[in-house]
Amino acid sequence: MLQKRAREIGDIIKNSREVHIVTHIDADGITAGCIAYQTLQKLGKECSIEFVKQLDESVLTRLKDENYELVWFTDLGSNISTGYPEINKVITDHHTCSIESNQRFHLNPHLFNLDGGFEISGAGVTYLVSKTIDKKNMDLSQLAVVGACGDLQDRKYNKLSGLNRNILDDGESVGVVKAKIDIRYFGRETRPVYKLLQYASDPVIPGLSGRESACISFLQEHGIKMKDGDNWRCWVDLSKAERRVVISNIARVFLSKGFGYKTVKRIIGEIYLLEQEEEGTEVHDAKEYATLLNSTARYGKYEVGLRVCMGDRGEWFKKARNLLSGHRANLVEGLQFAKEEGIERREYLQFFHAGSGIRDTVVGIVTNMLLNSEEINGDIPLVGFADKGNGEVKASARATEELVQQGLNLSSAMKKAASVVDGIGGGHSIAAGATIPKGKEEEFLAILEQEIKNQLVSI
Ligand SMILES: [Mn+2]
Repeated sequence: MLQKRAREIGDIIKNSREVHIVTHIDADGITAGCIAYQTLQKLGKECSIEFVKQLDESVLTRLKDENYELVWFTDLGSNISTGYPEINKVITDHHTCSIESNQRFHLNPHLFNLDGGFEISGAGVTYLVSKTIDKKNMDLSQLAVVGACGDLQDRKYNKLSGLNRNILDDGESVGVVKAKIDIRYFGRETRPVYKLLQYASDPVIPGLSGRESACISFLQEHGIKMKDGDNWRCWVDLSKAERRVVISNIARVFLSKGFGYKTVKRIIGEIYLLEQEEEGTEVHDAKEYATLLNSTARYGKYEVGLRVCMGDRGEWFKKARNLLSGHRANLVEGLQFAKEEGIERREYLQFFHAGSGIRDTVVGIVTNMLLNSEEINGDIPLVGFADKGNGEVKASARATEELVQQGLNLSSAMKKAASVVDGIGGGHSIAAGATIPKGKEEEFLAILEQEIKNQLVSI
């Protein structure tokens, strides 16, 4: 069924002469847009691409006026599938949508009883269409793997699952991706080992995460050399035996603090290597690649991320790396800022308001980092607010897997609360966002809290 829809959409695309791509500004959006772009280029179509934060009235009105022969929405668009008949469109998206939005030009896993939260990403559904157009596009599966990792789709089972698995198989069969079991913490290839521990956030290591000196003494205590000559050793520089020592001792830390087997299991999982990339660079590991992309588009440098996805490893890649180091500094600052502002705890949610202290494009990441940090209890969802600067406020909500298993659905709760205050919202069960008018935060929080309470108590 889903395959048939992918083919139908492929046919619409093949029958068009000129296609304009509209995609989302995150790693999944960039990879999705790039898969669409490369597919069209290979077909010899006239094509253009743009990146948007969300599909609001102004974007849609402009698209209507620009009168494209066909607009291909990737990693967004599901919420307009039944509207805007003036825009001739195809949509490959994975954000939650209702069965009423089922249209012949609309591909979304939720229409086929699959969960777009972890079974396939925006880049993944776009890839499925690309593959029906030409089997040679199977090399683009590597970008779909990066997109899925960017949307944290490997989190639920510590590896990619669902349709993502088939996409991974495609990548392995043409030799562009390889799955490996290793430590799941970020920065295996590009961060000194003590930094990898210091920034470990999923799960947070009690007594080590966030504490540089503790991480250094932990490694020294277990006989791990941190430097090789003048160079810091990264995780991939460690021998098998050294890795085993570190992992088993991290596990010991968790167990000694009363954490169970389930938490310990999260340390290890599948990681995805892009076989054609150089080891030790940000584009060799899918998770690091996704972070690199996130740090380009979030600062408005869409072209940089796109060029890197298109294969540039020269000037554009260098620009992307510079943006990444700026992004890291911003996150550290943002995290500090949010902590100083203080988190207000209510019965069913907790929140902070950063005002203009944190960019609206990174407040979601900061919220997620904060929820996973030692300072706060993740037993209820966390909402972060940041001003967008045009009389609007961005709200980002994050929760834990445990809460989702108890029935929490942030996507529907945020959607409902936003709509009551004339805003828009949606996303995934575990992570959702909304844009609301400034000044409506109190009202929004009250409705959101009620929604969350209903979800968690009703079962
Ligand atoms: Mn996505």
